[in-house]
Amino acid sequence: MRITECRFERATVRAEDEPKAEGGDVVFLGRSNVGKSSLINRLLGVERLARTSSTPGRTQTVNFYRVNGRHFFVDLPGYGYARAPLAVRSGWGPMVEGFLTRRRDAIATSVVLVDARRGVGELDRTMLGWLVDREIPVIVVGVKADKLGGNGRPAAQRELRAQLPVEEGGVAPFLVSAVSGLGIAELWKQIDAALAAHSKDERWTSAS
Ligand SMILES: Nc1nc2c(ncn2[C@@H]2O[C@H](COP(=O)(O)OP(=O)(O)O)[C@@H](O)[C@H]2O)c(=O)[nH]1
Ligand SMILES: [Mg+2]
Repeated sequence: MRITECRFERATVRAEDEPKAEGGDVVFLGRSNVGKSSLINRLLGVERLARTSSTPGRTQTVNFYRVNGRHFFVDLPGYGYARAPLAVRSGWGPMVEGFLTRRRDAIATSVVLVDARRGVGELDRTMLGWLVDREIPVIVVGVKADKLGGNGRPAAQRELRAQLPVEEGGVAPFLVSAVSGLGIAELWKQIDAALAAHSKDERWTSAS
């Protein structure tokens, strides 16, 4: 997709405030601080559209970015930040599960970020389980690949692929970096393919 226009649409806490889905959503999920906001900025080619932070646990809202008029890129609250207040930690599950359930038919694909150096954690697996249960397509990317040496990258990618065998037709995990741009063209290719498939999906076309 060539980006002609993108802007921050709104940040929501309640379902009633979410914008109506139009041309298919792309949702970003991963631990706090894994690099969701940075990856969105890199994909959209805008330096500070999504607010990034070196302090984890900050994004507790669902942030919608409108892309080319009709798509939403959605930056969801991160998980796994142990020092977040209890109310925030216990509110996360219902908030994200509720979002995925309500919006399931509108989601063209999810992008699940795991740190390329740490691999897939328990919370990532829980997250992936929710997505599979709802039949939401998943693209797993190993992020911050620039932090790995040239030798470390193939090994990290192999490790991710061993941890997450993909089903027929699924996308094998691959590495990306919001800093160096590694893997960004590949990620766009996968997002474009998911958006194209979604636009033909009956579940969606009959609902809208
Ligand atoms: N080296 C490196 N640092 C990154 C990358 N992506 C994000 N970061 C850093 O990781 C921290 C968290 O990033 P952020 O996008 O706010 O994470 P979020 O909480 O998942 O939205 C920030 O300090 C970023 O600068 C990357 O690809 N490479
Ligand atoms: Mg963020």
